[in-house]
Amino acid sequence: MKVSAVETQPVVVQLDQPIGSALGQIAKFGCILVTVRTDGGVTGENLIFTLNDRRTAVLRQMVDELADVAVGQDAGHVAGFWARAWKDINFLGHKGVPVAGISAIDGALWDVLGKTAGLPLYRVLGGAQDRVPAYHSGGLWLSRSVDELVEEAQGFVAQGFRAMKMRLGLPNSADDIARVKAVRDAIGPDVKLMADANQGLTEAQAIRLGRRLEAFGLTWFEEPLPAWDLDGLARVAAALDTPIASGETEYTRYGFRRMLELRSADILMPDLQRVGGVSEFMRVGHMAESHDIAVSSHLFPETSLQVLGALSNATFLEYMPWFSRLYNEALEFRDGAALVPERPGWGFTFNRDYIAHLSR
Ligand code: SMN
Ligand code: MG
Repeated sequence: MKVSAVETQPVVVQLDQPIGSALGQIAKFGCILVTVRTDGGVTGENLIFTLNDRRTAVLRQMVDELADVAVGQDAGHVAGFWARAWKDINFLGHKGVPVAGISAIDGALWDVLGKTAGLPLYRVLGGAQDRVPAYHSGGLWLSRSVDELVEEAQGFVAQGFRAMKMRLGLPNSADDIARVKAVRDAIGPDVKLMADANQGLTEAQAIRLGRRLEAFGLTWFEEPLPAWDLDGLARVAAALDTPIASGETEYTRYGFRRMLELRSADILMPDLQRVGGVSEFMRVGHMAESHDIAVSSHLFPETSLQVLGALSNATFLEYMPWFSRLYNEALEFRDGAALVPERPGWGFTFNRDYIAHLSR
């Protein structure tokens, strides 16, 4: 079965209410929906996006420009596609938009493979577990007041979540600490709490803040430093008892290999769009396993779930509801864990009727 076409469709997904993080305000997303068609009639789908619909056209163009690496080739040779595309992007660079382009097509090819086999991807990829602990990441933003944080955190517990992530990065670290304390007091000691600084701190600030947060039993302290400072991150990780999670802004096996060599983080959290798709997420996952390091996922819960289901060193799935309405199927949770669908491929298909009503 050969790839016959790679199609892209831009859509804008609006948030009901803008959210604040150390990355800035987020009001909407510019998504590129990718469809890989084959001469056997099986299609694969995938999604990549930009924050605030900025430079979305560049992302789309990248996928369109990589189509010729896939079209006419065996749809089941995903590793072959990846290797050819890697060579092809050499001149543009092995990070950023070119890698997002590879990720987009790679994921759609894996979806084709799963649907062709009649198996969910986690089984095609080897199968480790059919449920993955999930944490709610769709709240506890910097833009919320302390009262709103408490209400939101209690709401997540009431919905059945056993873990959640809040954001750090206010100008005064005493405010960050007070907010962590308020959330911890609201959810009690048994619900897991993560905190994400979104690269907003210096090494000294991260160590100082991290020490003051040790008392709150965080499951992890995420991205304290700018993504490029892997040496500094290793020093932060060594200085703190709280595990450091990082990697959402890292690219490919080469970036993660460096993180593992340096012991930059205790938990790696590849992002399907930046890491290089399913193929590269699996390589990073196995590489992490060989260092006894756990992997989590970043955004894309519907698709990341199948990958985490295939890795025995998978820890938490990040549940972010942003794109859930784009799919026909809904994520299912039981006892705080996301259930890996047994439907073929991703097990999630685009809701074309809903998508037709979104702006572009
Ligand atoms: C995050 C990523 C992208 C946009 C907003 C927030 C955050 C996360 O780093 O880990 O969810
Ligand atoms: Mg993060």
